[in-house]
Amino acid sequence: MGQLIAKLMSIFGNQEHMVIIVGLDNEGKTTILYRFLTNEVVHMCPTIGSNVEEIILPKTCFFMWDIVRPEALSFIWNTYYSNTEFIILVIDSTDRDRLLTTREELYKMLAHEALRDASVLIFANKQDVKDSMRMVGISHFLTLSTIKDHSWHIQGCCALTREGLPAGLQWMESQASAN
Ligand SMILES: Nc1nc2c(ncn2[C@@H]2O[C@H](COP(=O)(O)OP(=O)(O)O)[C@@H](O)[C@H]2O)c(=O)[nH]1
Ligand SMILES: [Mg+2]
Repeated sequence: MGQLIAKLMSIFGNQEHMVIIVGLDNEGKTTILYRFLTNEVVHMCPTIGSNVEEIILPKTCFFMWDIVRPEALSFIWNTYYSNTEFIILVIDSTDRDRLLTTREELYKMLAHEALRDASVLIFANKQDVKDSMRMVGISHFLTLSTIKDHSWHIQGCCALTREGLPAGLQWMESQASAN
């Protein structure tokens, strides 16, 4: 698997930006990935596996990996991580109970040596649901303002309607072109 990633990276070349989509189950990761592809500003490329997609934008290109069961793939974490430029962390904004676990996972990832230079986009998903947590509350709970050694951005979204997804992608594009 690690060799496959390395090969894909070499085929796609340096313009390709490796992205991992992470989060707990049922947060909307896969929905977001496929909503990127059906957004009119992006063009579809052949799918490589069920949860890996190439998102091609006019000036940049993201190779996005929706990690289904990270724990099952722990043996290749280092390969994933060392090629990763962006982490998309997807949060189910309706699920207050699991935000603590998400916070722990976030800081564990940020402490990983191979992710030292990765930028983090946090999608506060399911904003369409009444009584979902808002971005200010989520930012506060995740203590995002204390993150000084990674670029980060939080974006509210609804994967079902795609609201907020283009804005998140735009932030990634701006980061990619700045690097
Ligand atoms: N209401 C609402 N439901 C969503 C949204 N995004 C995803 N879902 C639903 O949440 C469930 C889990 O989504 P999925 O993408 O499979 O989550 P994953 O396990 O993180 O990949 C599915 O039933 C989706 O239809 C959203 O923005 N709003
Ligand atoms: Mg999924």
